[in-house]
Amino acid sequence: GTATRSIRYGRLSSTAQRRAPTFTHNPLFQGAPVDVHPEVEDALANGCPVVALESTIITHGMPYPTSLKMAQSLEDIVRSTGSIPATIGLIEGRIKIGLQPGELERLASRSTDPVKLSRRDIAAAIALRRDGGTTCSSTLIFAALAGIKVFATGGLGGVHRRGENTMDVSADLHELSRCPVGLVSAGVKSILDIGRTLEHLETLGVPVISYAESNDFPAFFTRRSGFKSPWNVDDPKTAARILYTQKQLGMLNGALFAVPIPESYEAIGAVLQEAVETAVRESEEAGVSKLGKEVTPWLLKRVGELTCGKSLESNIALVQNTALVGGRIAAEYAKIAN
Ligand code: PSU
Ligand code: MN
Repeated sequence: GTATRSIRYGRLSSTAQRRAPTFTHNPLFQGAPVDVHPEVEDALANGCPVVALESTIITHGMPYPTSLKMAQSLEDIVRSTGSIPATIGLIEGRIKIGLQPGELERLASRSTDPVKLSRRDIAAAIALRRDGGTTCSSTLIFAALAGIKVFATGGLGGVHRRGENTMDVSADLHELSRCPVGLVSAGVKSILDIGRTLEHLETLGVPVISYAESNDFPAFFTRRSGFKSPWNVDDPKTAARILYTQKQLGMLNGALFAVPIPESYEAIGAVLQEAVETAVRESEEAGVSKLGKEVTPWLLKRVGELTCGKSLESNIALVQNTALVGGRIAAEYAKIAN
């Protein structure tokens, strides 16, 4: 069915009763403006693997309708691993943990002018009944709330170039330090200061793990940034064991799994990298660094224009790859945890 299950206490299935209550059945959150998709709710109640997906990449990260097709493909890829996708977003002031197809289309088309939602924006956007795309930061919050352990996306935010002066540091980093979720991304884009981003994650106590044979930290469009991760694993079971160990120890922070873009996109990566440098230079000349939350969307759009859409193809390939890895890690986690 497509209707979202009503949230009511006291309707627990026998399986759900044996486990800790899911978000939907937790009396602490009765009446909260959150709707869990029935399929996601069933999966969570039964300990089946779920992968969270963000929606700012849909509303602000890619042009429509490519954004919609990309979002649908991620859900299909997650399903192919035996995990259930939960694309998270805000519709008319209600957090959706798992968007219905029509809601996905509505956000992607931007017909309702969806806002970009970081932690600071959540309550205001809900009170004003807005639509919104969730960044890594707010997706982490809602994934953690719902009990989802794995979240797949393309690029995590980070410390911007000259961040030591502008203090433009994405809220994504701090959120990873307080949401017990494994975030699977292709590293951070080189629009950012990758070295300082890794330093900041270290300070916050967030483990960074390259999901590869080496501990090279990937730079989104390219497989190597020149920086190293402290750890690397190359199988989903070990990755899942890291997350489970943190849970056993009651650690409330998340972890960053950095998956390099597939080899076949490595050659074009060097070309895209030049466009990134051009876009960053232009943004400095145009004073874009004063635009707050618009900085990242501006740079993403500009790189797309400068590369005649080539950056988009690579972006889709790398996020599809993280969805695949995320699905596999979630599946292994479910086996360990049950
Ligand atoms: N990087 C990308 N694509 C994106 C984003 C980052 O390559 O779509 C989005 C993600 O949702 C990320 C957010 O969480 O931008 C970070 O924005 P900011 O830098 O304003 O914190
Ligand atoms: Mn910022």
